[in-house]
Amino acid sequence: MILWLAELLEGQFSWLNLFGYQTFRAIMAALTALFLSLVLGPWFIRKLQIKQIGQQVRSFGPESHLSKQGTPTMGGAMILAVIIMATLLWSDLDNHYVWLCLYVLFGFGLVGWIDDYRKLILKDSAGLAGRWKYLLQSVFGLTAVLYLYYYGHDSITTQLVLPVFSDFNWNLGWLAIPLGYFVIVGSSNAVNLTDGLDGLAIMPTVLVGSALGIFAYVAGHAGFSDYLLIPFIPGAGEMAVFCAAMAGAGLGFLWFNTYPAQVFMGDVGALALGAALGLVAFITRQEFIFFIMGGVFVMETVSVILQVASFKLTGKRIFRMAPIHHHFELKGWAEPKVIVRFWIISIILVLIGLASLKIR
Ligand code: 57M
Repeated sequence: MILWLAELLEGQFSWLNLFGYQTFRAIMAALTALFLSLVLGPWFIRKLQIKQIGQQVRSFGPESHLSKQGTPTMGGAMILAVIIMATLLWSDLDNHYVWLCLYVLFGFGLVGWIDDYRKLILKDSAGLAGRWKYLLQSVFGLTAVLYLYYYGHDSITTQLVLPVFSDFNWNLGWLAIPLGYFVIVGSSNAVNLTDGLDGLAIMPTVLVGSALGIFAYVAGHAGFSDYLLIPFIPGAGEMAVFCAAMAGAGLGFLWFNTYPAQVFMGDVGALALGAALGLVAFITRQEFIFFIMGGVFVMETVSVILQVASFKLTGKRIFRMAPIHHHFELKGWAEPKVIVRFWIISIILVLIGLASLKIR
C-alpha cells in the first residue's frame, strides 16, 4: 500500500523512490511487525485471559508441563494478523506470489483456528477430527499448488532444483503437484509437532523464514540469481517482504512466548506458519535446502514416525516420549536447555543452507 502511495507522489518528492527497493520495504515490514507485536501483545494476552482461552495440558506428559495449565493460547491469531497488516502495508499488492502467501497463511490459520476454537471454547477435547483437519489442509495446500502449476512460470514451477548441482535439470511435470502438496502440508504439520516447548517452534520459524526471504530476494533478481546460479523467478523477490513480516512478527511473539511462556501460539499459529514456510520454499524451488534448514522440524516429525512405527511393530518405544523434545525433558534436561540447544541446531542448519548459495 505504501509502495502504491510512494509511486503516486514520487513526482513531487524524489526521495520516495526509496520505497521502491524490496530490501528497504522488507526491513520496514520486519520492524513494523515486530513493533505491532510488542505493542499489541500485552493487550491480546489480557483478552485471552479474560475470555479464559487457556491451554488444557495432558496429564500423561512430562510433569513440568502441568504448571503450564491455563496458559493463554491462540496467540497465533495475533501473529497472523500482524503479518497480514505488515505485508499489506509494505509489499507490492500487484504481486500474485504475495497474495498466494497470504491465502495459504490465512487458510491454514483458519483450519488451526477451528481446531483451537473447538478445543478451547467449545471444550471439545478432540478438537477438529483428524480427517477434517487433513481434508481442509489438503484443500488449501492443493489449490495453492494448482494455481502455481497453471499460472506460475511453468518451466520453473516444475523444475527440480538440487543444491550444489547447479547444472542438474529435470522437469518434474505434473509430479510437481504432489511435491508442492507434500512440502506445504508436511511443513505445516511438522511445525505443529515442534510447538511443544516455550519458543521451540517460533525461533526456527524466524530463522528459516528469514533465510527463505533471502532466497526469494535472490531468485527474484535477474543479476543475483544468474551470479549465484539459482533459477530466476520474476516477482519472487516480493516474498522477501512477506518473509520479513513473518520474522518480525515471530520475534515479537517470542518476546512473550519465551520461557516461561505467557502465551502459546496454538494450532492457528503453528499450522499457518509451517504452511507459509513450505509455500515459499516451493515457489523459490528450494525444497531440498528447506529440508536441511528446517532440520529441527524434520527431526521432530521423524521422531514421531519412528516412535509410532516401533511401538506398533515391536511394542517397544525408541524414545522415552515423542516428539523428541519430550525425550530430552524426560532425560532430565531443563526445558530452556532443550529449547536453546534446538535453536543452536537450527542456526547451524540455516547457515549451511545459506552457504549452499555459494557452493554450486
Ligand atoms: C500439538 N501440542 C502440544 C499449544 C501449542 C502423534 C502425536 C505425537 C501428536 C502429538 C501432538 O498432538 N502434537 C501436536 C502439540 C501442546 O501445545 C499446544 O498445541 C499448540 C501447537 N499445536 O501452541 O497450544 C503442549 O505443548 C506445550 N507447549 C509449551 N510451550 C509452547 O510454547 O510448553 C506448547 C507451546 C502444551 C504445553 O504443554 O500443553 C502438546 O505437546 O500437546 N502428541 C504429542 O506431542 C504427545 N506425545 C505422545 O503422545 N507421544 C507418544 C506417541 C503417540 C508418539 C509416545 O511417545 O509414546 C505429547 N503431548 C503432551 N504431553 N502434551 C505427550 C505428552
